[in-house]
Amino acid sequence: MNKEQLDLLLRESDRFPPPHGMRLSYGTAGFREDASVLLSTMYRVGILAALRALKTEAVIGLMITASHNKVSDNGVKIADPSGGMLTQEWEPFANALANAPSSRDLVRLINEFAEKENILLDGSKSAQILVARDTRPSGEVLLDAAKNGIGSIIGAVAQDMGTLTTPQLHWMVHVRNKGLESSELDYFNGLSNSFKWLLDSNPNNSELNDWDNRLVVDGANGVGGQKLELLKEKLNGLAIEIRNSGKGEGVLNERVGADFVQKEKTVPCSFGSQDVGIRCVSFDGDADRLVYFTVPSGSSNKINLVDGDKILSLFAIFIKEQLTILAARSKDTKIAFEPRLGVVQTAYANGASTRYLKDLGLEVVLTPTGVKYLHEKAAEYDIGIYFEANGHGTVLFSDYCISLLQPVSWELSNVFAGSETHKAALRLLAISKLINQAVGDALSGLLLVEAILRHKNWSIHKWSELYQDLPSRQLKVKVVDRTAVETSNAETKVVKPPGLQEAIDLEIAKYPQGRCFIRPSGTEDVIRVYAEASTQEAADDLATSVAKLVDQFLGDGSSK
Ligand code: G16
Repeated sequence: MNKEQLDLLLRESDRFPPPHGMRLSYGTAGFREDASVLLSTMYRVGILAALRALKTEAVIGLMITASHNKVSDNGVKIADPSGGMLTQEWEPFANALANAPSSRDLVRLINEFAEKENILLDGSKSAQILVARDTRPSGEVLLDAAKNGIGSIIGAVAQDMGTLTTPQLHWMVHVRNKGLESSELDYFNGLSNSFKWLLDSNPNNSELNDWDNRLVVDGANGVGGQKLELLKEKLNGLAIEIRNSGKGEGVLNERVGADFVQKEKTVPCSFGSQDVGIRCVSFDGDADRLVYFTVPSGSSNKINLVDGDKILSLFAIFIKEQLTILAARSKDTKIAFEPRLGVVQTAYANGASTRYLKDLGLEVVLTPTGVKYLHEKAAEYDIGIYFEANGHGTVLFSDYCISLLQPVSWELSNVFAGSETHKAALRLLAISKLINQAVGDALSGLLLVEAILRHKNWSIHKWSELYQDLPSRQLKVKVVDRTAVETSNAETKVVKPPGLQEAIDLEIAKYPQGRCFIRPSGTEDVIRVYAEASTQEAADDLATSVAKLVDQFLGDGSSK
């Protein structure tokens, strides 16, 4: 590191002292804490992003969001050159940077790491970082701190993309590094054109005049509703009404949004009896998740949830159907088109969904919670579909698969243009353009669900009845130190503290079809408990008794 760089870092980092007595960790999806303690973290993650851009010689993203967390929290995550999450190899360095006690320690760490990674800190190279934030009030000042961090590395430049959904920023990084157009307008045009293409490739289109195109969307009082307002102008074939759009009085994620709807299975604010029978959708605070639901008739405030597992199942059925059409024809063509299709879930996936997917003949694998794990696994397939039950997921297509789907491949193999085979290839190609290839995206996920339901002429009720969810319950337990819990086997077994898994097993054995696991949250200071059983009462009891066990082993006595 040259003297100019050293002086700049020391001078700037003195302005952002770290909070006392806190240990920050790059968790499931970046750093997340109460916004009031995050200035120094933002500054240091700005430095991290600049180093990553210098190392990879590519555009990097920095997103300020705490996604589904309460409005007083905020957070930051990095998008790697592919548009996916920061490589896990850099997470220990991210943790060390965030926790360096003084400016001198910080500069020493940067110097050592730069030397180890062969990153030249002499201003001879330039680096570009796209930065954006969600609509949290704390976002503006935190973004300034992050820009300061980027500006503390000579040659690094921040490009402020303004207020975006998290998936929009990831998408922009992804396409920018492919040398393609990456403005917000390009994003909206890409979504609306491929949606139209998919609808037009529906052989039954003309018979669907009665199809119910009404849709009511809960924007979680966040950025997703605002962006959908813009996208909506470009869409034909859907009558979208947006509530909790962030323009009114409502508070971000407070009794609204995908996390609330999925965990509480309760009607979000501003929804109610007027919505009985209509397809409803909830986004989370930064629009990287979506879940569907319906409001049943009657006076209860409960909903019928159509969660990430059912979205995954719908996508899997449709994609498998297209592949079956292609496989039937590929025998007579020069192309052996047999892409490997895989499905990735976590332990939170309802047991009934996993059974259903396996019965369809699909290969299903489990990973730990967090899209960074699911995405990596799904990328091993030619077509990899991944979803968390909470509504976070997407469909990945390998470059090989996309090259086979290009019209030129079909023309070369004598497939008749306009035939069902040809259309099946075009449908898959349209899906690969519609669905975000960088990360789970509520806007593109919504359009793909809508296009498939319309193709199949299915109501949300028909979709919901694909299989019957096993009753489940999720609880969280406040503990003194969540890192005291360690798990293995995709978070299905506790390995630390000793004796806890055995005690959980004894509880599970009391309930028919009982399944239960615990894991430390990566976004809040709690241990999460998930339980499933043959009745709701049994699932509730199992979750409650395991929460008590967690409390006994390591709690502070306040489970919720
Ligand atoms: C983030 C990750 C998700 C993950 C969730 C779990 O969600 O992106 O993949 O499912 O955290 O949170 P926890 O570890 O607290 O259970 P988001 O939508 O907040 O970014």
